[in-house]
Amino acid sequence: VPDESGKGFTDIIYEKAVGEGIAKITINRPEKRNAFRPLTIKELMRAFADARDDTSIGVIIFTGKGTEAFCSGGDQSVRTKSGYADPADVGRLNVLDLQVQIRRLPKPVIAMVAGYAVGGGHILHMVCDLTIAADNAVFGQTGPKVGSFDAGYGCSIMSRLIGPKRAREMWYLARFYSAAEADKMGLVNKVVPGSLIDSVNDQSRHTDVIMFMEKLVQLANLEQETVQWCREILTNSPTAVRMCKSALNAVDDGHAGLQELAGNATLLFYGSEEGNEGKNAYLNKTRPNFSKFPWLP
Ligand code: 2NE
Repeated sequence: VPDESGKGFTDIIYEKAVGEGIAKITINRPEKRNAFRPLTIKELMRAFADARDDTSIGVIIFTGKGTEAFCSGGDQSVRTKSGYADPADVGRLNVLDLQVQIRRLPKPVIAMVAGYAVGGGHILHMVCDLTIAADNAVFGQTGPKVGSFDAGYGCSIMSRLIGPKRAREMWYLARFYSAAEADKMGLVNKVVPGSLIDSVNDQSRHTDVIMFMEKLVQLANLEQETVQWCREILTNSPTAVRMCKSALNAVDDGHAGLQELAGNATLLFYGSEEGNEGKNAYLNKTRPNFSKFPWLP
């Protein structure tokens, strides 16, 4: 169901499956292949923040409206000298903030990709924890063709995912890769069969209406598989999943990754008797008695 906090969004759709533990955030600019402008990113960041804060939510699905694209990156029609700009706004690259937000969000984020995940949209799927793709999905970096690049996560995470040689290929050549190729390269976790790609290629067999219906059914298959993955994750320990996510990031994120992992240690300490001894003594204006706690070997 649409969430109350979704009111006022224009570029995205924000929904929660009440009682399921799943939030779904959809870029809603299909006429632009779900390219993002600064407003899109601001709305995405609000929705991700809400999903993070909502303790009933355990997994977030991130997707694009329709079957043509997950996201085609920055909206080139609003690109300026200083980044991307909404009317009367300064240029910015606020998608970099969204990448960090997804990395630091202590709940799994699943990219559900139908159609193109290219340019900055490809990086968005890479920073997600998992990617589930329809068989019509297409992956690639277009920056070198349109005068752009992402030398941050766009390179470092890709290199870890598919290896330095393949990452160089992807960035230097700016080719597109099919879902099957992406699967082989380790860019995605699962390709959901359902032949979105066949129905697109074999248009002569179908009327427009039948094709439309088929696409809807196939999109439902993709979503069913993604929700199944969410449900499996939701049967597990929230703290264990949180710790694993920050630990997996820490190896790549340097000081920022350590800071996140360390924050989780503080969080666990706050739940301990020892941690509460200090807080309670402070509130009661007494001396804390830490002598009852061992100095562990
Ligand atoms: C995505 C792709 C391959 C789809 O091709 P196709 O043939 O399916 O669709 P078409 O006709 O190209 O696109 C449909 C409409 O969407 C617009 C198009 O201009 C077209 O509009 P109309 O002609 O119908 O009015 N559209 C699609 N993508 C757009 C975009 N990114 N910005 C503005 N309008 C867009 C094909 O459309 C494509 O190659 N798109 C461009 C992909 C791209 O180069 N993205 C930017 C990469 S740079 C980046 O994202 C970035 C970064 O590198 C670093 C920091 C921040 C951002």
